[in-house]
Amino acid sequence: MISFPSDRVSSLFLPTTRELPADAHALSHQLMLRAGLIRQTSAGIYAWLPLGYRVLRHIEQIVREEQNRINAQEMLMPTIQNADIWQTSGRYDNYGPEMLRLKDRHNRDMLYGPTNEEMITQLFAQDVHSYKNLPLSLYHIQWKFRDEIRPRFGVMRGREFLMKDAYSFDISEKHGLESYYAMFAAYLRTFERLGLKAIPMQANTGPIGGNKSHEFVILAETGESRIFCDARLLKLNASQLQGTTEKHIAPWLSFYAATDDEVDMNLYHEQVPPEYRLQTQGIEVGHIFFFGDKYSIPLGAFVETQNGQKVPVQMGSYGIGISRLAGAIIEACHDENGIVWPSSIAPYLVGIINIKNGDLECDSLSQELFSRFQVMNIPCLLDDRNERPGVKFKDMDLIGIPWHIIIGPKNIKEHVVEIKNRKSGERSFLSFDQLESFFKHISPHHPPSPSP
Ligand code: 5CA
Repeated sequence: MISFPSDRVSSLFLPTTRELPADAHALSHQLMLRAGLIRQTSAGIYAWLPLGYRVLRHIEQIVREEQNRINAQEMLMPTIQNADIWQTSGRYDNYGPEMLRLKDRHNRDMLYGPTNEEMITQLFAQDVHSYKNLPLSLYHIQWKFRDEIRPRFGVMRGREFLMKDAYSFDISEKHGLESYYAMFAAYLRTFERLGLKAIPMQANTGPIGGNKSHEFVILAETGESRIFCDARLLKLNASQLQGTTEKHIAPWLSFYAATDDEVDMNLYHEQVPPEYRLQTQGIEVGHIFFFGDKYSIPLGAFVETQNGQKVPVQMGSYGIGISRLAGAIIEACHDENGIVWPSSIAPYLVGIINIKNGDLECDSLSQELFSRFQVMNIPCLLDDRNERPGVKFKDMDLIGIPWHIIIGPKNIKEHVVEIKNRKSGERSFLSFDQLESFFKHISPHHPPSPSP
């Protein structure tokens, strides 16, 4: 977990607003603007303000921990790429106008990377030549650019977006598929920790290519993909995964699920009993591909086997839309008062609302609790503005802080504070001592779960 500082609302750049642009149709887009998480700087391009950036970093960190757990190694590739590797793979022309093309001062063709299969394959080919160095999985978390024809739904379909992209390298197809399923399991765990039910679906491989692919989709009315699945998938629990092989994820593979471009209606009706048939909309938050030697042959990524034979390395690629997830999680976690962040990614775990700013006792208790939370390493937001209590309650709800502590003169006399759970709305009163042990209990708020 990342240790972010605690903050005071009076000095935080947190521009909440009621004014919304006409094109903000998706609820998550509206809430991200209203809660001061993001601001648009160009069509489909956003600045992440302090609150939004904290959420983005938390999502990124959970994704990172689950990649590291399956021994994928983090690195960082540049955003700007040479055109020549894309000409070699044949995708320079195929990618079409979605690719942002540029020329440097020497008139060389370059591009802002929409994905990194070519670059990673080239890096691999330069330095890895033997089966002894396999298996290998590498990933990075980097901004991508796709000149989407219709950027919309805020960060969910942006032009510039943050992606985790991983690449696996194996000596044979059999081993390559093992890497694919390990990544599949890591995705199940990642989305579970993010508080989401993501359903893996057979998918179209599109411009990435290959013959095996799954999309991970969360259910939401506003989703762009039409999905057809077996509702029993929603009951499966990834936190009980015992391992990362095809056998371990078998229940997810056994129930039918497909997006509209892949669905086979006969199969769907044959395999899913009527009472479990679920047709709805979804948001694609991750996409994995196994494409064998599609890039290794043209880019010359060959390795020597144990018998001295030279074979093209077997590859897969695995994406998660980190910035898209910020919007998608809001689509899944909100109510009529605003965002309801899962604790695992909330910008702060606790919000302290001082309802009588300027009152000596209220001010000093607020300050004392604020300091205590800092000592406990629990990120906390203190609303110390000279605003009416109603405004403070509304804002704390809007920005979705999971736990609210309300400090007022009446409670102080009784030596208690009121705490409210943002999700359930439940309120209770705790003594100052109880407060500390209560929050110790729920913190650190997303400990990494044990290895499978
Ligand atoms: N190279 C492969 C895997 S690394 C790849 O690029 N796959 S992808 O095209 O499916 O993208 C991976 C993920 O990035 C998607 O599942 C989605 O969550 C996210 N993504 C794709 N396009 C956008 C976009 N325009 N805005 C926000 N997120 C996006």
